[in-house]
Amino acid sequence: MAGTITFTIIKPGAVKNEHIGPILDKISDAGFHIAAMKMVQLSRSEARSFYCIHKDKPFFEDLVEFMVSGPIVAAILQKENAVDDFRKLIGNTDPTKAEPGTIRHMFAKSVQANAVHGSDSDENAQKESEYFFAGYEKFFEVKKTSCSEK
Ligand code: RTP
Ligand code: MG
Repeated sequence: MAGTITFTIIKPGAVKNEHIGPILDKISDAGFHIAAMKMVQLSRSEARSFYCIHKDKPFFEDLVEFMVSGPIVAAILQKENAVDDFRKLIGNTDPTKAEPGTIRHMFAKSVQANAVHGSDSDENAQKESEYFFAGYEKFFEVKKTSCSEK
């Protein structure tokens, strides 16, 4: 496989506000290959388990309600250094602190409705990707070798 992977979600607010296209443009322009993608509606139990690490935080219940408030777009993105480069592309969790040009600076409405999720480690990128996508739904770019077909 060429490069590494990260996992992203375009969150309900950004989907509702018709930001899917502009966000995917930013992702493509930054050199990520979209290896898998689908639009789905999370159940409460799926949203709770996805953000389980935050289960004791005061914002957890509000976050779950937000994540089930409409459809999301889930995707696996492939690139060298995918996890770190994607975190740079999306910017700070709080859009008021995100650099101009980052996805959250451009499309987030608040800390909670912050447009996109990005995996925080290679291990979580793998886990999150496997949770959302079966093998037949993934289309990784494969590194070319001198023996590859033209
Ligand atoms: P994500 O997991 O969605 O990529 O976001 P992140 O790493 O930048 O931030 P994280 O600390 O993992 O928080 C997960 C999501 O919880 C919501 N949040 N709300 N109200 C609050 O103070 C607060 N803090 C975090 C955000 O939607 C954040 O993306
Ligand atoms: Mg996080």
